[in-house]
Amino acid sequence: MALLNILNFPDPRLRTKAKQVVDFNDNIIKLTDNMFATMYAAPGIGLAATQVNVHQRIITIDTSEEKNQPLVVINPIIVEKEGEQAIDEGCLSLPGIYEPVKRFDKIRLKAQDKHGEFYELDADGLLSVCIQHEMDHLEGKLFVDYLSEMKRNRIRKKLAKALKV
Ligand code: GNR
Ligand code: NI
Repeated sequence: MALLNILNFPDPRLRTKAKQVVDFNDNIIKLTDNMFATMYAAPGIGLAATQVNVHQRIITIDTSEEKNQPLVVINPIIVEKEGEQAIDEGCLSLPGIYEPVKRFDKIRLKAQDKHGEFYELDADGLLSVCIQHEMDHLEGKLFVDYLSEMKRNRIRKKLAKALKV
């Protein structure tokens, strides 16, 4: 296993739209293993392949306390959604930045696992938010895109300054 390099905002590669996975081969297994290692080490509760510069629709998630419930989400589609919630979100591509974002409260997800098997999953709370946050990454979208231009500029400056020290 290997730790992968995580791209940081405002890297333009974070804006790439990821492609559907069609061939479920050993490279997908290896990539998800490395994504979990990278995510747990960070530490983070989710990681999109986009963040490690792989532009395929692959997400790893583990929102459990014990970090023992790894979830692979490939080619995800939200098939049902209801309500609204907003919690402070963070992102491994924007270290140290936390802002509330409005999301669907409950979702039903249709996705494939690392072997290509289809499954459905009902999610609410943090898991629901995390899935929506990661699916945005696959579209080249970041949670700061929901904030005002002024706030985003302030964040850009803060991150640039943090890089200099
Ligand atoms: O580790 C993470 N925590 C988090 C907290 C609230 C909402 C979303 C997240 S996802 C984030 C990891 C990450 O950047 N995933 O893309
Ligand atoms: Ni993120």
